[in-house]
Amino acid sequence: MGLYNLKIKQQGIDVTAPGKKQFFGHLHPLTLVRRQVEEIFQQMGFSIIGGPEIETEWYNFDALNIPKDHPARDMWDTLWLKNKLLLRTHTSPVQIRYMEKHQPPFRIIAPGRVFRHEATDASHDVQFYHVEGLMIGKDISMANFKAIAKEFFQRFFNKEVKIRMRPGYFPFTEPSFEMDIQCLVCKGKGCSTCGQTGWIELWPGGMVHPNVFKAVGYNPKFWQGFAFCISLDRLAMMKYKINDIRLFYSNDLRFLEQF
Ligand code: 2NM
Repeated sequence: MGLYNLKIKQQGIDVTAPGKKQFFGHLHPLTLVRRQVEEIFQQMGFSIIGGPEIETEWYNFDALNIPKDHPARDMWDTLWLKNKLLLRTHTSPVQIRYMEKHQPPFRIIAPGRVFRHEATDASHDVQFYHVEGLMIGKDISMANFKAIAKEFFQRFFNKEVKIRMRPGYFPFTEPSFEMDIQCLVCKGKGCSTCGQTGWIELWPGGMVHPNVFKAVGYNPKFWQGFAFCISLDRLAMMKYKINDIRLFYSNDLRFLEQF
């Protein structure tokens, strides 16, 4: 009989002794928010799609009506790789690839990591997460987009959220707009999260440009729809009242253990 068994025989087992405490890990706040966003869009009939993080100029720029040497390319500070490959600056290429292989009508979202070559500060980092959406049909309009947006915010923040829309510019949408929500941190009074304006620019979008439809082989006379882009990081910052985007990527356990 081994020493261990002998000890048990002599002392018995105290079945009332407390068990060893298990330490559980935490899901990253961006994972929590991504799952919630995906669930809300799935409830509204959207499919979730993915694609490569390394892209070609065609999928990241040309197919999106961003011509070569056009100043609009400077809107995206691109990280270039060898052989004219690049790290995607948005997840729109995922949607271009989807459109090449599928016929409308459909509604999809493309969540994923995107990359920018830029100086970091409290609201910018070299990597962050987009959730881009696309809804195409015979008569999909801005009114549909407004309804989807309002419903999304209501479900995500679990309360009525004030929104406003302003005209914007993107090469791949026409007309383009910026949708703002009233800052949930200061309720519109003005604070550091909203840059003292009371509003957070959260949701750029617009009606897909006919040239984008042509690039994927759709007839723009038959199809129309809206596209939009949400920054997952910004949503998470609003939801958890986080004031520095870099906290998401610094792997500081004191931050991560709060979720
Ligand atoms: C944005 C803003 C607005 C967008 C456009 C498309 C596509 F593929 F349909 F052309 N996907 N996502 C889009 C629309 C992206 O990011 C600032």
